[in-house]
Amino acid sequence: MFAMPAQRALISGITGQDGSYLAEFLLEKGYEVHGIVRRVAIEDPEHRLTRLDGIRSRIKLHAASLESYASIHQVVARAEPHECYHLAAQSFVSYSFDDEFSTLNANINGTHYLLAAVKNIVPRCRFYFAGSSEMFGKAEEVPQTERTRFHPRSTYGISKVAGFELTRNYREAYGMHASSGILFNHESPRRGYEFVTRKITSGVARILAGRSKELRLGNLDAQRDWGHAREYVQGMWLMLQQDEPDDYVIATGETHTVREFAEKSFAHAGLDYRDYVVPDPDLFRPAEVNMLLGDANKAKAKLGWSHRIGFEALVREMVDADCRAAGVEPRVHASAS
Ligand code: G4F
Repeated sequence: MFAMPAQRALISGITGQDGSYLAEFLLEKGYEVHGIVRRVAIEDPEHRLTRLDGIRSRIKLHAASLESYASIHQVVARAEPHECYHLAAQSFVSYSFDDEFSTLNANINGTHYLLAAVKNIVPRCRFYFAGSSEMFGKAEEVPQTERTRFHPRSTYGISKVAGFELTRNYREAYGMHASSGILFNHESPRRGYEFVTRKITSGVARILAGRSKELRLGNLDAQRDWGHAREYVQGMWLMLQQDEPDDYVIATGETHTVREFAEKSFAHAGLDYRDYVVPDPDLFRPAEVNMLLGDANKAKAKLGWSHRIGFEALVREMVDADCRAAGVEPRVHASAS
């Protein structure tokens, strides 16, 4: 009996929240997992590869820059993937207002280079593009579906619309199995500290540990459809297992304000958010996405995907993890979760 050769997957953005969960998920499924990382990450693994700690010895990392077609071409040629997940991006919306040019360059060219390399070297490789609910922006309908018109409100959102259209064009023009996930906000204890959920849960932990007295936040009234990243990466994989490529919304179908996220997080630690949260006008964005709410019925019907982890469980998991990391016992303080 011959063993079936392993399916090879290539992930850009493997060091991030989604990339690390996806790599673990694919390893469990028996894939040979390759990742694209910046050279600095390989030179400074203690700081930049922490999310991959548990799986470092089981994955192959390739140094490349999304700003260089030559380096991307080389990695694709070396890895010869059967599936390629393009997750890497400048993904912090606020930063895209500070440096519009680098956000557009990295996000649009990076997507184009990877699509082109896959088409030229492994045209039968299945391709996933990480689209975003930020593409809906000033959304024209509620909830948002795959048919809702895009109205991005930042260069980040614009770059994602461009990536989405490039992916669709490679599908239509070259017959590639290229799909986009339109993922609504997804969080976890691995979320970067700059995003509002992690900023809040790590802020709660710092306050409990006595290292901070307040938490400065911007628009508390913004509403987001927040799910758990570990579940969302399964949606990505399911998209590439379909006979036909297509685009799918991945969301929970529930929306909550930033204020509610803060209220629940502090309450889980036995604190009242109103005693600590300080509104800071400098943290408001020049153009805000006020409300996002996704309709994932297509993903449910065609992929069999739906979320299980709800808003409150997500908040609790994130607060607990940050409290543990800060050396405070979260449950001791919990009274109102
Ligand atoms: O956590 P955020 O920075 O995420 P945002 O802008 O919704 O984008 C995230 O989700 C997208 C999917 O829809 C991804 F494509 C994107 O890459 C990223 O992962 O902000 C959420 C909301 C915003 O309305 C923001 O104005 O929270 C509001 N907010 C209020 N105070 C704040 C803060 N956001 C941040 N980051 N920091 C604050 O102090």
